[in-house]
Amino acid sequence: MGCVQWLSAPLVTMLMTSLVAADGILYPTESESRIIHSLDGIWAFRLANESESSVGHREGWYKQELRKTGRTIAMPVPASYNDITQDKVVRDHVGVAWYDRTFYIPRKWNSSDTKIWLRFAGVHYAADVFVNGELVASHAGGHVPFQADVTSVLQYGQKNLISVAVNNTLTDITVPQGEVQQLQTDAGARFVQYYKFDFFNYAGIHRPVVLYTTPSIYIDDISVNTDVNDDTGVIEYVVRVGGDTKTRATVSVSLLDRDGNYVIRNVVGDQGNLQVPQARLWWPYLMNPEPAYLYTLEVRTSTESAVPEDVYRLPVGIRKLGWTNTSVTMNGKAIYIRGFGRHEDSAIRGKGHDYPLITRDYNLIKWIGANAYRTSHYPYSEEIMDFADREGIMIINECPGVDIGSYGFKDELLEAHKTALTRLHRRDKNRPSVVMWSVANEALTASPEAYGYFRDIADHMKALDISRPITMALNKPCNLDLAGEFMDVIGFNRYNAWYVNSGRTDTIIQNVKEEALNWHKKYNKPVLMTEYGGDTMAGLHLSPEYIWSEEYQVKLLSKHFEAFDQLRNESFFIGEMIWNFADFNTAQTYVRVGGNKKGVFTRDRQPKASAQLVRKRYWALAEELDSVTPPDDLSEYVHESHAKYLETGLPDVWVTSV
Ligand code: GCB
Repeated sequence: MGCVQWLSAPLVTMLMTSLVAADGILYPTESESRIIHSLDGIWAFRLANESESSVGHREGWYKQELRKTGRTIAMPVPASYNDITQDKVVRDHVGVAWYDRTFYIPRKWNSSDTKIWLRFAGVHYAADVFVNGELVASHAGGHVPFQADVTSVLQYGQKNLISVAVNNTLTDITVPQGEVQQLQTDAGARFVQYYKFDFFNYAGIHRPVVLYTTPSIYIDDISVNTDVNDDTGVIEYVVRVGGDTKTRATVSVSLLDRDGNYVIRNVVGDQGNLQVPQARLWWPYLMNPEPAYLYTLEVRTSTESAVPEDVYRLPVGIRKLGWTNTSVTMNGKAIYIRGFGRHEDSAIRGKGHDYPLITRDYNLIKWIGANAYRTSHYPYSEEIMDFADREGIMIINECPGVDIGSYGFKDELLEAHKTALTRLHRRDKNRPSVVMWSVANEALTASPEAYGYFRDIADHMKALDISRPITMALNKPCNLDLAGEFMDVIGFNRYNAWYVNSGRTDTIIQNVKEEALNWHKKYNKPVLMTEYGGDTMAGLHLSPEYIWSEEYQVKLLSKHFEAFDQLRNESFFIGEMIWNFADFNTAQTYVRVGGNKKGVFTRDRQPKASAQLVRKRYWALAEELDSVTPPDDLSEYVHESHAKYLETGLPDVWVTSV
């Protein structure tokens, strides 16, 4: 196997990002000044040769409909392309894949007062986008949106063609990292994408594609920060206007409550502070009887010219986030995180956006009584994040810096990693659900390079946002770690009784407690366990419990719960996150049976036995910490004497003696 010079000629365009403006990236919403036109649906699709990834660029496949330059197949957008067909060449493709479709736009959009934007919410990993044969956007980074002003390249009253080249190649300087190697097969040399991270490198147009209009002078970006003084909410805001800079625009803002009543009206100025007496605060799920209260910030622009006003409505949650060396607080109250690491992953769609799936996921999160999750290991779709804002689920928002491990091209990597953080922050800075930024997962933080690297990463994140604590999920031994010093909160991942001491659930309590204490002693920061768990084949039952069985997962989690309860007395321990919410797909390896099976839900979102256990614990925590009454279907009726045994334990006679 030899390493390919993958960054040479064919991919140069794919790695350019300069065509994508570094401006605002507000979520496209309709208003009286904005219309949205979806381009989702069935597109035409073709893989470029693995041996010459640039063939489509060289032969100009984007200059005419893809079907005219060769065979195409139907491909849904949004979706990953990998699991749509029966063909493993499509599933395992390395390099460039082409998509295209045609569309019409209304004639009335052709106006000097109107701008038309083409927005992709997420294409993995890199994309070149052409409209009517012209390159309009080139973007690298698979989990964040990008857009281009396409007003001048559209054909009004005629058919338009959009073509997208998607490249899934990961290298030393992509985030996440990967490596392409050449493998000698019976049919000759083939490319293989290797990566260390433990989820399938799904590719394609994963998230919605829209065209939307704005007036030619438009609201480009809005930033809000909130605070609470006594019972007055404070909303600090800054509005950036885009478009013709010679024309002066006046910005005015209003605030509406959840019922649509104006609380504050027409405050003029592109930045300022709104004071909201008796503010209704944004609280996490179960921490308050009315969680996730959202106001609407209504922003308007007007000009003295004929350009019509622009109107944008941003949901705003008023909350006060704080942290010390032992706690993270929400509106003055310490939070205790009970949740999961997750993935965007499901059968057929891969990492493609799917409303039924994400709605089901939030129903399960609420059913189980969780109040948080980490967007392991990359930014999730904006629609998923909207749910978190609306339901009060706290998010540790992770950038795609997963398994950073090769510092060979450190400067380039650092730049790409910083860019990933900048883009994540730009997209999610206004979300009340985001309570922490996670700058990386399981990086090689014991290597000497890690010290300077993560100092720079932390500085960068702090320069973007000082209103939220930063964390990362660490897994190197505490005494060797060089990165935790730069974090506000220490997250640690450890697989006691799974990768370490497999089968020995009797080693969990001591090890978890000791490790958490060591992290706190070393860094004097709040600590949470960001990952623990064990693979479990749904339906495999073995007694006494044995690894991979449902019984074993129940025991493993339960032993951790005991450790956590003891740690909670130590005051610095702020949360527990199971790995994983649901089973998910991974690269093919002999340690994975149809993917990673550490979910408490199966890949099709049905509960394993562990889900029932977790539900009991999370609701018990909510009862203890948030004074919530748990649902009455938590336990099934067993016998009238049952309540007694819950308190005193089972009679000895029921326990087999040894
Ligand atoms: C980890 C990783 C996660 C893996 C998990 C596992 O430490 O952070 O991405 O999926 O372990 O199951 O091995």
